[in-house]
Amino acid sequence: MSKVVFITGATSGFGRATARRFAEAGWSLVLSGRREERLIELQQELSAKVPVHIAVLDVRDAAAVQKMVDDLPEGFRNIRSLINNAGLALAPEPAQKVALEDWHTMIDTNITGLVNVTHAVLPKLLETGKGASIVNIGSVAGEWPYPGGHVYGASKAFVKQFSYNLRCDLIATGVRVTDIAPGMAETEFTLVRTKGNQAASDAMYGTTTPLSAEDIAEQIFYVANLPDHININRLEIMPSRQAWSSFAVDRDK
Ligand code: NDP
Ligand code: 8X3
Repeated sequence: MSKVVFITGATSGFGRATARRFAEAGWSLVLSGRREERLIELQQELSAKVPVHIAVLDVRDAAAVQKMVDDLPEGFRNIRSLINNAGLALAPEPAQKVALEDWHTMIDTNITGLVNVTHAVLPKLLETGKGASIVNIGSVAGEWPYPGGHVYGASKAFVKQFSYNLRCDLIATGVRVTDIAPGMAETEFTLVRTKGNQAASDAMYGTTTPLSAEDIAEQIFYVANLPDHININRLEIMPSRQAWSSFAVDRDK
């Protein structure tokens, strides 16, 4: 029986590239996201290679998440890897200019959504036991502060600490947990963050060499396919052309 990977946010960016990477290796795919037409396209693309189950899912809806997991068809229930990838940043402006709704959306998606999916899928991973894995997509923003990071960075700090704490509880179960923390990667991320500003997205990536979705998919695949006795706790990845900067100092004008 082929291994099953469950990917959230498979309609774009890292999630879609990860679906393709696992399909190449013969894994069965459970793909979810809110945009049904994209899920159908991906299913059409990949189902010639491997079994693909798609489900329209908003990770913020705990009941819908549980129902989707309960309703998984035969052949997709023995989940070996959960890739908690669905997430977003909103409002690159300073905290004092951001609508409360945007903060709530990030918390509801990046924290509550990730917790909803983990709670629903965990029993299946425990049944798989040895070799199972949870790969949570955090961010460099969860470790390093920057202007405009406010709730986004804080939500990814949650992802890191939740991943570490899960490790503590799951130590004897065979289920491994990793926080993958990418830096700048060209996906629809900036388009979403700027609410559809294509010029801002092009400016963000066009004059440097960002990571690609495929770069991160390769790391996700690597982590989930290590020998059973190895757990990478956290993997932080930046493009070579990205690094930290100096402290900000407010000076007299
Ligand atoms: P994309 O915007 O390209 O993809 C985000 C994915 O998340 C989409 O498939 C989207 O699907 C899904 N998603 C968003 N909200 C929800 C929701 N409520 N329910 C279900 N799915 C949802 O961005 P990336 O691929 O870059 O982002 C993937 C992850 O990587 C995110 O967690 C992001 O924070 C993180 N990340 C991104 C970095 C980057 O520079 N690109 C760097 C570090 C981390 P749909 O809209 O169809 O629901
Ligand atoms: C996204 C990476 O550098 O925009 O998580 O915060 S960054």
